[in-house]
Amino acid sequence: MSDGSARAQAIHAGDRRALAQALTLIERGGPAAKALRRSLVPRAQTRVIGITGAPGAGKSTLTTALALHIRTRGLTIGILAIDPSSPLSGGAILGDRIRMYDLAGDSGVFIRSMANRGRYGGIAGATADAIRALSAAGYDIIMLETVGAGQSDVAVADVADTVLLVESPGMGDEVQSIKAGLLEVADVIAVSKSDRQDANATLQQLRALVQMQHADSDAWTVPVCGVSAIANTGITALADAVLAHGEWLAMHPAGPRQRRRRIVALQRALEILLLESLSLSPVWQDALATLDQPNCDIEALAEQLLTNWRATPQPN
Ligand SMILES: Nc1nc2c(ncn2[C@@H]2O[C@H](COP(=O)(O)OP(=O)(O)O)[C@@H](O)[C@H]2O)c(=O)[nH]1
Ligand SMILES: [Mg+2]
Repeated sequence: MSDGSARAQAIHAGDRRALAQALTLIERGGPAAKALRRSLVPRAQTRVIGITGAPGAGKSTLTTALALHIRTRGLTIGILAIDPSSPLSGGAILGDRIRMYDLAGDSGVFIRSMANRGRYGGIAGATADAIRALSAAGYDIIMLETVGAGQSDVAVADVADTVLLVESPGMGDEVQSIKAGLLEVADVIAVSKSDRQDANATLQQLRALVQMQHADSDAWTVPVCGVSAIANTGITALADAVLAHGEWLAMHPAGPRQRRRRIVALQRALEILLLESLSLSPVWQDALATLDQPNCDIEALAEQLLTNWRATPQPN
């Protein structure tokens, strides 16, 4: 099964082993990953939920609780944890190990941890391709948990249909996500650890913030839900909110946010393709050769590279 289309066929047929191997291939990148991407047919009905928020906010624990709940509604789930430290962090992928085992034994759930080291940085290529593979494999819902620090968390909006922001209570006067620019990309907000006393203040604060931000009456109103994964409260309402956003999207496919996401996704796809073909071109090797020269002007080199590339006959 060295050929991309044979592998894709197995994935489409629901072969978990083929899917796992494909994800490893995707993570490695290169021509084989590219061939596979072309053969995979994602399903239109797949919903991608991006789960973001600061480290320790409770994302992993909530992802597990939410997944367990969504399974009771008969939907299948693929979980991708974007973990920059290790491509396979084994049992430590999700916060609550015991409950994770409940998920791990379920044939309607596929869990995978992926290193966030796209060849050209960011959440880009590998994650988008992994989502494509899980969708092709037939998972109804894909949950994408980011690590909670930096660019990949805002970039999650490029690949997710619904962005779920997890904010934990009592992190001081300021809501952590404002600084990180995460509030703007959130479609649903969960205040985690609502078993704690200080959760209510955070809930009120976020509701007030959201009201100020979204004055537009026919836009989606961002729900702010109090949840406790440990006490198992608020999970049903959160699942309702997340799934309702998916339905809302289906009815408003041409909204300004969706359009922005599609533009960004197109830019990202182009970036990957352009850099990929550029790096395979001889002009790239020429540029690399001059890169180490003293006083090398990178900007000028990039422009020269592009000029040379345009002058090169393109293979199909
Ligand atoms: N009290 C309380 N603690 C929680 C809850 N959910 C998660 N935690 C704790 O918060 C910490 C971080 O959780 P984790 O899910 O790993 O956060 P992540 O870094 O955002 O993925 C862990 O020690 C969890 O046990 C909750 O509902 N209530
Ligand atoms: Mg986590």
